[in-house]
Amino acid sequence: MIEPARRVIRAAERPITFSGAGLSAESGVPTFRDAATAGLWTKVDPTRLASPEGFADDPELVIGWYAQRRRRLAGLAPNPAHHALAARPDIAHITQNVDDLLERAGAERVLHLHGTLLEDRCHGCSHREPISLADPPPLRSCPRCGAPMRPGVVWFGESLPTTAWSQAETAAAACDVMIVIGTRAEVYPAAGLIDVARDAGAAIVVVNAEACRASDRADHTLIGPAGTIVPALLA
Ligand code: BV8
Repeated sequence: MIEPARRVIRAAERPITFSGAGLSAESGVPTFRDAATAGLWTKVDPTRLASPEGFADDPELVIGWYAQRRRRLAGLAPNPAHHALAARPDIAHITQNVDDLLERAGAERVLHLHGTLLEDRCHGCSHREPISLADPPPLRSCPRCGAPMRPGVVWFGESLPTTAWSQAETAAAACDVMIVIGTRAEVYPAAGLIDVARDAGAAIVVVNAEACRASDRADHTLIGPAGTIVPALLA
């Protein structure tokens, strides 16, 4: 199953990747769906916490949830899929993930559509600050305007960062192969990039632990762990 997909990727002139939580799962980062069963967040609904409404309802709970995720991420490491992607400087990596494992593996061209855990931003103005994953900040006010600071991620109902989004759209429309790694492709507008690539004539290669919406639109679907399949695909 892997050989035809490998050939398509080898022949590609403008390959890109589009990834979700499944890329980082083998590093120990729980996916959003696992969150409900991982025991880490069983008492909370991630889609509720990852929203301005959830933050307004209980800012302490939301900041505590992110602090727990940040401290966990501090102790994790890239897996073989991150390293295989980082070893391809010719490939642009569009990701929904908010971790820095691709960068820690050495990847330089990473577009974070949903922001990053590595910084806080003000909920009221444009002020941003890097934070320590190992020692994340508590709920606090913006030093510039006094509004609450919150993680530099995109919450449900919030718009995506304009630069990253426009660069991702351009890359998806120009690519000839899109490798879709570890995403259910249910969160929009990010998941729409698969259709942008497909409509532009690109071949879609899906790597996922289970069949999902992305595989419905794929030319090649490889079911299994990204940490094993991605290095084999790019070898
Ligand atoms: C927007 C950052 C509009 C935060 C995330 C009602 C009101 C408002 C908006 C909406 C609405 N209804 C719908 C919407 C749109 C909404 C949306 O799509 N909702 C979904 C639930 C239907 N989208 C938004 O709100 C977006 N913004 O629309 O703004 C707007 C426009 C103009 C002006 C103002 C507003 C913003 C969405 C971004 C949300 N933020 N993350 C944080 O992390 O805390 S999304 C979050 O969930 C992740 O980032 C990720 O994107 C998503 C989870 O998806 P996946 O990554 O796919 O993860 P999942 O667990 O689902 O799947 C993992 C897959 O990997 C699985 O298939 C699994 O089998 C596989 N896997 C597991 N292990 C492995 C593996 N595969 C391979 N190997 C393994 N080892």
